[in-house]
Amino acid sequence: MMCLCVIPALHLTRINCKYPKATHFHVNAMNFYPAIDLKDGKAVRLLRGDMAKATIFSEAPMDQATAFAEAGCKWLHLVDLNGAFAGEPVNVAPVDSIISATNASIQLGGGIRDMNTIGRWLEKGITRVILGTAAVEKPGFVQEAAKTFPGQVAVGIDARDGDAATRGWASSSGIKVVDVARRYENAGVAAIIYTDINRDGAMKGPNVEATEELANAVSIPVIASGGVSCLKDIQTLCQCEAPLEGIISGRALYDGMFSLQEALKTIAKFQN
Ligand code: AMZ
Repeated sequence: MMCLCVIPALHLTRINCKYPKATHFHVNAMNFYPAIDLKDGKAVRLLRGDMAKATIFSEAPMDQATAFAEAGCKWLHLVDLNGAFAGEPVNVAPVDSIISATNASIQLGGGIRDMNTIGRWLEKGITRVILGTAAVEKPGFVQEAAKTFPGQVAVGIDARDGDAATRGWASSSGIKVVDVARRYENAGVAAIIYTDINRDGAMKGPNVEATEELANAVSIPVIASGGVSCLKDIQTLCQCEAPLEGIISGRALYDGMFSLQEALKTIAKFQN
């Protein structure tokens, strides 16, 4: 089917689109989110979410955050991994120190499951909270949270074989990613962060097709996460037929596959 498709600003042409909902021109304003995942107070990267397969990249996450901010990123993506398993915040001190050390906007997920916890993080200076498990298990609460804190609640959908995973990715909900996402259409959530678990930390490229499918199924901005391993992957996501809001990258940055400046420059080529 031929449609006016979502395309990067530098490529305003009609192209074939397999997703009929993408019927508007989209001027890409894409953000880049360097990831800092916190385990036992340290910055780590996991392989496919497995806590037993953690590589420690920094004993001082605050220094890592400062380095990213100094390199020019506007956003940081933080995950309290212990919190995601525990169902409540665990790495509070390192997050607090990152908040006070940097002016970058911060999105934070992991163990945020009630309104008080959301309120506390936002009061401390977190820009946007990410609700993953709650988005699957407590949709009413997430909708209420998005209303209470407009623009400050993101939904994290972590997909394993097309289904949303929860509780540190240890459980599978059996609910399709798109079905979780559609619950939040018009709920006022700031973004959906889509992570493909099988790609996460694997350095084999993102799941572009699934990301596009999701971004075309809902009008909520989608942030792509999991598997970004080189600048070409960033370029591919910038050029994808979907209104992506951002890209999260962790291991590739830590492994030196590209620098943060190179990532930002690559994205900038596709902006107005
Ligand atoms: O790597 C993992 N095992 C993992 C991870 N990165 N488990 C959860 N998370 C992240 C999600 C989301 O950002 O990608 O934690 C957040 C969701 O936490 P919760 O507690 O709301 O499900």
